[in-house]
Amino acid sequence: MPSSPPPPHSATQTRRILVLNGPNLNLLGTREPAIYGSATLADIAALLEARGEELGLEVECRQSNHEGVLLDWLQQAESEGFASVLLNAGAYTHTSIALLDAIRAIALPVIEVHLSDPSQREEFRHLSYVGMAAVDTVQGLGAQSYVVALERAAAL
Ligand code: CA2
Repeated sequence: MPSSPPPPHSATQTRRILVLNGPNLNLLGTREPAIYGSATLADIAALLEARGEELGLEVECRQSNHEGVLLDWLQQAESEGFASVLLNAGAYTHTSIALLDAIRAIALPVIEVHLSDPSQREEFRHLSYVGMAAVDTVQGLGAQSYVVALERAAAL
């Protein structure tokens, strides 16, 4: 009798985690190290890949300066086989009802990530549309915020 394929997320399948970075995060490591640290986005991707390997997760990192691209990636994440999403939406965190709607619309859990702690910064950063829909938020730990968020995604 032919055997059926394993169900998604079985022990035999590596869970895939999508890491999305929003506007200006491609500049990390070049400016404002006092706020965002000196790690580049490539450094963070390397950290996540290494920790992901330890946790048995496959990590894919993407960055876009365009809100619509972030929305498309969120909408496609489930059909692309990802189990959850880590999202640092940059300044769109504080402005984008479209991202809030997308996170609510998709079935996958989204964890909000920030390098800095927006609640300790200017008033306009205190509102987070992403945080209204995310299952969890990790912020204020610099590059380590992403690693902690990945560990939480592993536990989901
Ligand atoms: O702390 C975070 O991760 C933020 O999401 C970063 C956003 C900011 O708008 C959020 O309030 C908090 C800004 C990302 C800009 O990144 C830069 C990196 C280097 C130089 C300049 C900007």
